[in-house]
Amino acid sequence: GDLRVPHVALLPSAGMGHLTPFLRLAALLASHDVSVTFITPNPTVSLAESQSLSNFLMAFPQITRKQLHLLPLDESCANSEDPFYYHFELIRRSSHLLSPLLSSLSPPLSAMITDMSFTSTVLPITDSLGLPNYIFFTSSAKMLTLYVSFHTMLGPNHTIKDDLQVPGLGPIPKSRMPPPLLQESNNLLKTFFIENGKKMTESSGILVNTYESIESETLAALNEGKVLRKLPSVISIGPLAPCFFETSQQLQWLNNQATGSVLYVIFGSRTAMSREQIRELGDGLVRSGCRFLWAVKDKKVDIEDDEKLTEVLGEELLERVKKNGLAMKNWLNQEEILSHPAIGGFLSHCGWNSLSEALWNGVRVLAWPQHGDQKVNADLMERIGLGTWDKSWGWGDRETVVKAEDIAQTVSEIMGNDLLKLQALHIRDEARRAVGDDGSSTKSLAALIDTWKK
Ligand code: BUP
Repeated sequence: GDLRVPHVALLPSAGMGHLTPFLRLAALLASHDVSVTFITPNPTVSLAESQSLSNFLMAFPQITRKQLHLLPLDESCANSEDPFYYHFELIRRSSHLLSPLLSSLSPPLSAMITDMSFTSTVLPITDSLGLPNYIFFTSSAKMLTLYVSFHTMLGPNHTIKDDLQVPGLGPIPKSRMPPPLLQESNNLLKTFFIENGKKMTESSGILVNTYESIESETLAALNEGKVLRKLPSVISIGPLAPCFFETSQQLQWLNNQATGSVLYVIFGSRTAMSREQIRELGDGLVRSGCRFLWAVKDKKVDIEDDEKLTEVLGEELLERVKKNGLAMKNWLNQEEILSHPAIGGFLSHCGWNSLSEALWNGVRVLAWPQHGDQKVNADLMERIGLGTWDKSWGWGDRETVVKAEDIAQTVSEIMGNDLLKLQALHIRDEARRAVGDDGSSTKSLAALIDTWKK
């Protein structure tokens, strides 16, 4: 008989790290003739999100946008924590508006795909509408093992005593877990982990932006019930290919650099280092003798990041920086930069999207995790042979300052490591195979879409 065109609604969470993979997934589904409704919580936290969204929607007119208007901010619970986590909470509190929105869509939905941070909020809603609900986990499968296990590891006073051990997999030591999870008191991140982690078992499936050849053991452990006995299938659909929809900003400086000579330095969209660490890093980059392109970030949220480079770096350092590299404060399309032939290395916080863009482009990584899932990701990155991680650098938080000499030495080592360069290219080929014709991720996604057609 006639197969119907599936109609799927996507609900991303706050921050570029969540929005970007959702946009890529939306584009991918659209290319498989799935009709897509993209629900956008409004307002967004950052300017980057709202700009990225509007560029995307212009480039993909076939994708329908529905706005979820967030309830006004309640001053009494104004946040002292991360503004992005707080926004998760805001979206959660506005979620009762979802039910009428979803049921008004035409044609009726075949399925919904929700960001992991809304698992516990959205599942009851989609359940009451009789709608299959898939959770999109926007980090690594390794991190997923912690996400679904965390609530089972809690001891008295909600503390964690042990490392996470899964038979057949390397442990996740406590020291690599997101620091707020180890606090005795509850905080937004910890509450999200517990509540959403518990509910993951009730979803129709879990999509992960990863692929077989880098996380086969972890994916097998998840799907064989070794992590948690009752888990729906975990479906690897990555690495999600970047979709260019932004007007490209050609950097003349980069075009003038020798092939593979430039280290790209950037720590994600929501990490601000201390002023002292920023200057130490700048000094280290200059002393390494390598060329570098450095995105300097002084505040967590881009709208507040208005201090001039001269003030952040100081005039003297800025002059030295200009001789060897390019420092800037504006938002550039990271994926586009990583694909530039002049880029030969990436000093990264190891946000999962950054890593997936690095392996997609075959760029060596020097890890410097800053918070959240980044140590777990950095470990995985090092194991697959994409780069190196100096664990003594810690979390890049405000307590320890990594000195310029250390940075200079480590940077020049990685830029001179030809073995890593070759390995990175091999990883790139495998990554592209996974999503090519007959690739493991392509097949999994096609099978999933087929179930929506019935
Ligand atoms: Br900053 C920056 N340009 O200047 P991650 C980021 N990005 O294109 P995060 C730019 O934002 P979470 C810039 O390519 C990536 O797709 C980048 O995501 C893009 O880290 C995304 O790497 C950033 O996952 O989010 O922002 O720390 O904590 O959720 O992982």
